[in-house]
Amino acid sequence: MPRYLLTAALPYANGPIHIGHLAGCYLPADVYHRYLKAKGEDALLICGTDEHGVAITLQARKEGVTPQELVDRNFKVIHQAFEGLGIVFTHFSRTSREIHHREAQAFFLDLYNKGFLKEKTTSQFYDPVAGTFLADRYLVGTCPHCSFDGAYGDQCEKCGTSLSPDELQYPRSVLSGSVPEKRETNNWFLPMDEMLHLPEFATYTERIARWKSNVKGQFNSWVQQGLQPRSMTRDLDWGVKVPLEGAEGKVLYVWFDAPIGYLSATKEYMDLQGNPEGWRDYWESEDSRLVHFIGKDNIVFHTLIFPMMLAAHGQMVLPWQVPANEFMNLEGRKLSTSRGWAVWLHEYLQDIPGRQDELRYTLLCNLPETKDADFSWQDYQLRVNSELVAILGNFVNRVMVLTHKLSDGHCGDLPTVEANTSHVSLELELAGTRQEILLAMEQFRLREAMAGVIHLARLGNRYLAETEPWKLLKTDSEAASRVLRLAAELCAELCIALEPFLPFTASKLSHQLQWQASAQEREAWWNPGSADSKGTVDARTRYLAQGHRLGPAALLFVPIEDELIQAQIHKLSPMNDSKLENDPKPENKSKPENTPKPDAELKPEVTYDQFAALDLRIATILSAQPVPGADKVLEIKVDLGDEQRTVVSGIAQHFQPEELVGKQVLMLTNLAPRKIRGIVSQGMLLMAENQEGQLVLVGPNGNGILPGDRVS
Ligand code: B3M
Ligand code: ZN
Repeated sequence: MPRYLLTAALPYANGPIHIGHLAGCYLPADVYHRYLKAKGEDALLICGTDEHGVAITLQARKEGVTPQELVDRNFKVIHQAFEGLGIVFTHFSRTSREIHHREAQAFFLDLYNKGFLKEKTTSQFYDPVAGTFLADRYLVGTCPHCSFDGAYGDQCEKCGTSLSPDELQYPRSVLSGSVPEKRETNNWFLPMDEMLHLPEFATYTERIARWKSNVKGQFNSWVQQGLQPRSMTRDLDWGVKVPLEGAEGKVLYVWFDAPIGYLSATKEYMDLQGNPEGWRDYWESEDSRLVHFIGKDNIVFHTLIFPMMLAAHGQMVLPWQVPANEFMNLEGRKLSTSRGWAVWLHEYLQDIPGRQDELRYTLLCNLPETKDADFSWQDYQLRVNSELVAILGNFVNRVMVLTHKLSDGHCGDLPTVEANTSHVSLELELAGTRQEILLAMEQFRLREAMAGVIHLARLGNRYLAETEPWKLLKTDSEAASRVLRLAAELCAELCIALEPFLPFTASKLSHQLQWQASAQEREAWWNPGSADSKGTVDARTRYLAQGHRLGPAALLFVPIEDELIQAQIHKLSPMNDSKLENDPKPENKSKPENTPKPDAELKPEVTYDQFAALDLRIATILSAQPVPGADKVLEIKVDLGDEQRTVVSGIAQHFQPEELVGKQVLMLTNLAPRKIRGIVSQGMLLMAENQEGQLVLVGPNGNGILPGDRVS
């Protein structure tokens, strides 16, 4: 019998979880894990926070806290939010724990001793102002693939391409904004080009043929591009120390240590279980199936780099499946945490308490399994009201209420085969739908499986509409009782089918029915092998005992009101709020493309003298940094040729500070100085606003124009 080792990407502890993370991997991982458990499989779901890397140190710097303070806080927020949504891990750990440092170092040493990590001196970008090497996200520049000016030294977040620092055009330091120089340093490289030919790895690559096309595609394109040795260490002080002499001041590359987190968390869990060798059953046994749930930006690390590390280590299983998802957009736009364009899980749980399954359902219906998908609040409302309330909730409620009316909640006899044809066709259709659900689950098509479960309830409604038990109540109570008994059996079946997807609803339903599925009943339902034997009326409809009494009826779902949706839409970042924080909130932004621009009308005319009184010049942005405690403004230093000035600008939600550095921009220099957030702002940067309400810099950027040049 196979054993499953499921992992969900370790979320960076640099901020809370949003719906993009959930749809990308956490919800699918939880659903799949619950499904395997229901099937009676041996399965672990391992996760934890990723607490190293520049993503952490940069955020800590931005918030003015230590990296440790940052990760301590976010570990709690993330862990609690997952629990709040019913995302249950077998074990949830952290990469800052001692066991992880020990394991990651041992893994590194093992590869080093086997000759897989080669020391090389290379010249790396160095910030002479900050006095430090610029690893990964400390370096920004223009992406050579999509021209996005804000790509990091290791990855462009716009197009998802993984980069090396030398590929970046116009590199600059995030720390000081300065143009970096090159300095020599030693690092340890994984010879990915050679490792491709390791025998273990070659067998593994054959598996990829049956993986999802997005995953296969990325894997193949990497291999075809030709692999290069990749540095597995960094000149940084936050992280797992490189366990070698002469490596002081160096740590493991975060993408080397983080996936080892799956292993160290498994070991930690087994230690806690009092079974310290138990991890071997999942990591070293041939029967083990390692499944990585991830988002598309993590594909290369989970299909190439980590498997190579595992192959080099030896005796370790390599991924059996990597069902990576694409991205989830929000209201038609890409999620952007820096611009506040996100729905945060912990806020959702607070704002809309008791509605966990409503969010799980909407996300599951829209999972970006094959292409990017969209979450919108209107869709959420529609799905809750017209599917959860009108189909699922309504079916269950009718069965409950009618059974109470007929027999004070007592279940009657099952219909016999001859009783009528409706129930026979219901049985057949239920069995067919169940088969579709099982097949979809096996193939990681969770979205389809979710739809299948709702279809079960839809079939139930159709059965009630055909048999009309509310009429039979008055004319033929025996017949009514048989219909309702069969419908109650379907409610019990729904309990089983819903559990992996909507566990809160399944448990509410179970409570209403005053019935709980046994492990055997669940296993029988979820096992494809047993499907045929359960396809007949007698074998299927046996969940509730004769005369079983249902509990009191209660609504499973209540409709979502417009006000709630409006409030959530309103809460999304004020994209138009380009000025300062006391500006009014923007209007409903649910359909940005249809919203007329607020200031389409021209302003009243001015005289030439009024215009001439404005001193407009080109300024070059020297540095930009967040202002502590104010999430909308940036403190920006500009060069005006003869002088440098400070401007406080309400554009923090439109630009990353680092993407501004070096840019030329139009500036009104003779605006009366004004104190904003305790800083004197000496002028105003002028920008254009596009159709989406985003600000765009207006400046010559070259063309022989120098800082201080006049615009008239
Ligand atoms: N923390 C990246 C991310 O959150 C990274 C995943 C690690 S999985 C080993 O996208
Ligand atoms: Zn790019």
